[in-house]
Amino acid sequence: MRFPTFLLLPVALAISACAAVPNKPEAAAAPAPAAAADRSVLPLMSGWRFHLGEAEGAAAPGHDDSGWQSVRLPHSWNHLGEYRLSRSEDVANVQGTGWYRLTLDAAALPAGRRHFLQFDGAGNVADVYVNGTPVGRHAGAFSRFRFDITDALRPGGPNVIAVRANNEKPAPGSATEHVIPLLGDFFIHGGLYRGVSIVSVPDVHIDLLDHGGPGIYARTVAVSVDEAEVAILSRLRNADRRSQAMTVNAEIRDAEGNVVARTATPATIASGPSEIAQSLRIPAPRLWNGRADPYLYTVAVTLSGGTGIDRVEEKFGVRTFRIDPDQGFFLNGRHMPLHGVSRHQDWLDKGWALTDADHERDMALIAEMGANTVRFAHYQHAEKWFELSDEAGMVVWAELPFVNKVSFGDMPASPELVANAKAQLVELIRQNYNHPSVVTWGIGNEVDIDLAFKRLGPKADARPLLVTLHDLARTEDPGRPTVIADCCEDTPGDKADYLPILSGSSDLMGYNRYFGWYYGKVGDLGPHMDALHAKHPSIPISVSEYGAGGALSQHTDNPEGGPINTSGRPHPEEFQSWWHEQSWPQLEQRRYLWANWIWNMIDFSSNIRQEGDATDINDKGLVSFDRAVKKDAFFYYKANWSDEPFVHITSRRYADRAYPVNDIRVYSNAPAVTATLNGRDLGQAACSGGICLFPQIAMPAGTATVTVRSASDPAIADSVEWTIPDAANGIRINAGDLAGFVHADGRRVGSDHWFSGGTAKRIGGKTAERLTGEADPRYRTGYREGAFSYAIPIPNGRWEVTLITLEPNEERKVRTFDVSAEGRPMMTAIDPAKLAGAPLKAATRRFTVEVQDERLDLTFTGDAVLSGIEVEPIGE
Ligand code: GCB
Repeated sequence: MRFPTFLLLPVALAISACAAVPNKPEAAAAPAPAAAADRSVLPLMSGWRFHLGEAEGAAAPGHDDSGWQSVRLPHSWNHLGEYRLSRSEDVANVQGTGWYRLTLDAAALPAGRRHFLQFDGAGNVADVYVNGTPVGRHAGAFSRFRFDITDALRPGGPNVIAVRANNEKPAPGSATEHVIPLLGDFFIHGGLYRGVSIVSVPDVHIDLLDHGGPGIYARTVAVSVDEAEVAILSRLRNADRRSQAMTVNAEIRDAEGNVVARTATPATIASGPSEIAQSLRIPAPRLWNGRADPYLYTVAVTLSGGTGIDRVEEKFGVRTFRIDPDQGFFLNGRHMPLHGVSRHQDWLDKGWALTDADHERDMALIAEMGANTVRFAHYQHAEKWFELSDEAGMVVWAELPFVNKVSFGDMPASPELVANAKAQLVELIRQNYNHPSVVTWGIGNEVDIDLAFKRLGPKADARPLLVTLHDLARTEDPGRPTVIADCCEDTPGDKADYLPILSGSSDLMGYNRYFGWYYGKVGDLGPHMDALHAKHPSIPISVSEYGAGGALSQHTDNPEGGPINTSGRPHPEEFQSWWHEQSWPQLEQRRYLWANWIWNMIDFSSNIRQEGDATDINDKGLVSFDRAVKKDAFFYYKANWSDEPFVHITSRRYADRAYPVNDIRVYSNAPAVTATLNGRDLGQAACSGGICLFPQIAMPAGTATVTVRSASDPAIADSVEWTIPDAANGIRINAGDLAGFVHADGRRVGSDHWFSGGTAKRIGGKTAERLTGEADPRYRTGYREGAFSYAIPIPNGRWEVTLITLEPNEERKVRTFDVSAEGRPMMTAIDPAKLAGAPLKAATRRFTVEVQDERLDLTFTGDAVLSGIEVEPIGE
């Protein structure tokens, strides 16, 4: 499949129950639909009883739940993810069944109406009973669903709603076997984690059984400066056996509440479901224009007649967009490069049970950073989150939770799974159709990764299902293109011969790429995207994920000093920032990328992870899991994306410094900044790409107070305090390692620094456990290899230098190298295995040296291997 430039084009509107009367704005002939509607919503947020686990007979009205826990919604029995190196007792990661019961007085409901029980989301499969009668099952943890419970309610007395929720881990034979997602780097939380309510409407009403959708669907058909043509499709339902003569009044109001367009259509509504199409014209429309002007209208459809009045109101925006394979994204005809983040919906200690205020906090963070787009990873987010995106002007990638695999093992997707994926897609689209922020429907994320890693057979190919979902999405919503997030096409590793190419199974593509993290070199990202663009010239492509881990309590003196252990520890905060500093400029300059999304805005829970300083957390967020701390990388993007003036000193949490000489690295959107150290003027540094640098500042021992100010507005300032070691006590370097440590006697060892050349490597796995030798064990795993040199800033005088070396190859490799200091040969023909008596064993060599220019130069020639350097005052 090949798609030309994607253009949002008017498409003829669907079925119409009866002809619409075109509106004449000036005539205002239709009756004003101001009368109170007979629709009411009863929120059911409190009074629930909860039991974790199976509970026999719990659906029966008389079941004794007095021993159950009292809970309020939103509620989930899960929360996981901790900033600890091991899992604590507090973790709530049970996957299985939870029961909820609520006793409701039917008197709280209006008489003579139809009553629909509405769930805004339930994790993951929900069986719902009213007074013991099963009223329905819903499979899928993210979408809204409703059941008509009118006939199951007992008008006079107490009514018992019982819900059995199940979030078993998907596996053959489990309740979730055919429910997407089957896998993912995130945890499916259990329970009624969004709202529950009862919606009561007259017999003839705007349909509440339309896949959880609002029942009214508005679409901009054509826009000019003078006028916007808006098509409104209303789905109606008559629960009575007789037809009813009704009037369908549609109107659009501006943000001040003035009616700007109105039409009224008389219609005879037959029993059962029906549809009506209407068309409205907004004169001189004000466009929804992203973050610059996220202007919203309200569309209101009122159905009135013999059975009463029903009304639905939806926010709506008038906008057009197009996406070009070479030029990227255009909103309302204007080029708008999209830069933003992905967001998961969980929160430390709360799991998925978020309040509106929690959602608002997340949107405020994203807006503060200056993003203009959000990818809703990897599933349908809360209605509130869509609303916030509309209001903030974020351009949205909304997503179906089809993640990582289509089936268990080598099989094609089961018919049940296909049906579930289709059902969840229809829910996603109908429920969110009216949000102007949404520009694309994501139909899959890395659905090829299981296949790629496990080399499964051709049947596990996800493409047939992707094509089905693409077609369905285009039928449901011809106005929005589909997109897939791919994991693997042409990434390093020999997968090409068996990996299906997903590009072309959707209108647009997103590529999740982790160069310099999971594979390859960070600098390969841009060229790799160029190659994909050249290979798929007619597909608009984006980077749907790029990111690196960052732990707030782990630090490095030099992010290039050692290999990163991506799925382990440490994940120095400085590495994350450095990685983003390398990645963003490559993406920014490639106009053909229609969007770039950082993975991820916020740390999130994933029970497959033990990394950085956390357990059950993916630490690629720019903000901590509790939203309390913005990592340095957040400010790197704020400096590049936001106009709100600020300065931010990086590495502020690396307060207890290993070295007496440090960079002062600042992120700011000011053209230049000034700095002082303990009140001493350090001058001015220009900022480029958001980075302002005062390199290699020698700091006096003790407390260093660093203050940085915007050169253009000194009131915009930031300040940090670090503790600096005494330069007279020497310097110790953990060669080849991103982390430093502290000796038992309190001497600090910094991470690898002041080197040039060579390659940093690490001994891992079982081999690491067998390392021995005279040096501190923490020197042994990382090493620098090859020919390299060090230029170590140190006071003048005589120093004793200790070199720590270890042969990392088990099978002893014959190698020798020479070392010179200050240009003079110090050691020749060192063979580390011979020196230690065996490979994998550390040995040390010492010499003294006189430093005269405040810099110790060490040169390693030949096939050197070095684990550490200690430069100590003579006599210690
Ligand atoms: C991906 C996945 C996402 C993971 C992320 C990671 O490509 O789409 O779900 O969380 O990588 O951090 O590895």
